[in-house]
Amino acid sequence: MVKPIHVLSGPNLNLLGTREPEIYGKDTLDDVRARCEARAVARGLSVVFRQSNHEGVLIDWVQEARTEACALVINPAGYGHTSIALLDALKTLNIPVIECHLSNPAAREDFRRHTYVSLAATGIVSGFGAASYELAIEAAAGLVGAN
Ligand code: CA2
Repeated sequence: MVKPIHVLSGPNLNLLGTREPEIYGKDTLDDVRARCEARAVARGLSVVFRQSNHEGVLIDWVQEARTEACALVINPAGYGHTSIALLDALKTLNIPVIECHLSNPAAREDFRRHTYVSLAATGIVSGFGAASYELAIEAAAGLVGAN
């Protein structure tokens, strides 16, 4: 039995769909979850989909992924730009790590151009709205050799 892909979303993404649709799209996080689940099932995989506003909780979930996941998709949101602790946790993983962003941070304010998470990422998908998550699932499925 293949382990699930763990999909983590960081702070404020629980409010997705309620503001700035021109940047982040109209989908809610529940819509994103449904799209990820459908993509994973189509590749014979499953997802564990979680969101937290708390850095330590995200770090606990990254650590859990060390033994419980076949790959990790993470939209670290604002913590990507600030959290060395999250980077340190990600660096302990021996599975593919796909960094995912709804927007394209490189095309926005200067402070979004750098993410610590990128230093531990196998690859990055950004700028495609909710589809970024789906593309990240596809990338993870390819990396773990799913059908
Ligand atoms: O584009 C992304 O996915 C980001 O990770 C979103 C973060 C931002 O700090 C990153 O630079 C890029 C912000 C998440 C804000 O969450 C939202 C809350 C309500 C409506 C839309 C987004």
